[in-house]
Amino acid sequence: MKRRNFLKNSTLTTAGMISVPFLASCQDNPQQKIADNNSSKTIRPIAICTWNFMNATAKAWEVLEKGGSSLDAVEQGVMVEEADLNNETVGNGGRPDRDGRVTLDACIMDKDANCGAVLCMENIAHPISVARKVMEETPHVMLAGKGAEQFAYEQGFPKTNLLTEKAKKEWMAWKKDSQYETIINIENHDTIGMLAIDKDGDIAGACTTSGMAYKMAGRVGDSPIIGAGLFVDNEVGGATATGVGEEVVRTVGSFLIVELMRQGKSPQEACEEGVKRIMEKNKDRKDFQIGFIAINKKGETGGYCIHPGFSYRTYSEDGHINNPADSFLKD
Ligand code: SD4
Repeated sequence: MKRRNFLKNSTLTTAGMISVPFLASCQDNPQQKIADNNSSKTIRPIAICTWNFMNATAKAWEVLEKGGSSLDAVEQGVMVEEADLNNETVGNGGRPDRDGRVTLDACIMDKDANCGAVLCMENIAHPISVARKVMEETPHVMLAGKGAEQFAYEQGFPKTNLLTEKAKKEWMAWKKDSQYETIINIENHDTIGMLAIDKDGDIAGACTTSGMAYKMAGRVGDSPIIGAGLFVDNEVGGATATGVGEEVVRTVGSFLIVELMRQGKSPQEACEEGVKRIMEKNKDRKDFQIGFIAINKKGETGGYCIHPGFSYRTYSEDGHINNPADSFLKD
């Protein structure tokens, strides 16, 4: 199945073309081997993201293939979606809140558990890069609202109007009824969470979104909350989430999944358990979608969701693959 998808989707013609640089570099440098339960396994660089973001994973892979860090890979990977005006749930072109303001949330986490986040920030097209600056240039983890925006200007980020004509028209049409309902896999679709392993075997992650369409002013979801929308422990693995953030926050979903992997679960089993925990708290509610993805230190991946329709993309020496995720509910 994976092989077939690879042949269909890969931008390169053979797996060999992708794997050669890594095999060569691994042979050159014995430090590029990691111990795995006393057996020595070659490090498996990989980028993985929520949904079918082909260009974003391709960008991350380009960074990894050149020997770049997982931190650079996830930042540059998700920036592709932040810049894409057709993606109405991330960055520039994102849907506004109910007052017509586009407010962005993002966070990033590195191999040493350093992290940075921006919450409810306006007028800056690349919140993930501001989150990285928060991590690298300040003693803090999170900056919110005007403070985050001001910090971004001080760091040299340009002011950008993020509300496109299309998003504005849709918002004005929505205002006629003002119904706060998200359509599964459509209006809560497209947040990008990305995880990567680099040639040193180090894991980093990033998550960025404009949040739920037509949310209340000031609303922040799971995506910029370390532990909820994203968590990385370089000893174990990483996880990230998409969907209705309130429910992810209630279970501290990404942290939970990494801890489940620490206890021995595979990424797939851990994602399934994460969704089950959420559904246990929502026995009578089926009108929302959540998708989790996870990766462990060996480069194994998993993904699981509530409703069918969620998929995640992987790019490794096995190819560039869209993986439809299994779901807790079957419709
Ligand atoms: C949020 N989790 O703000 C985000 C929304 C999302 O795909 O994931 N959309 O709750």
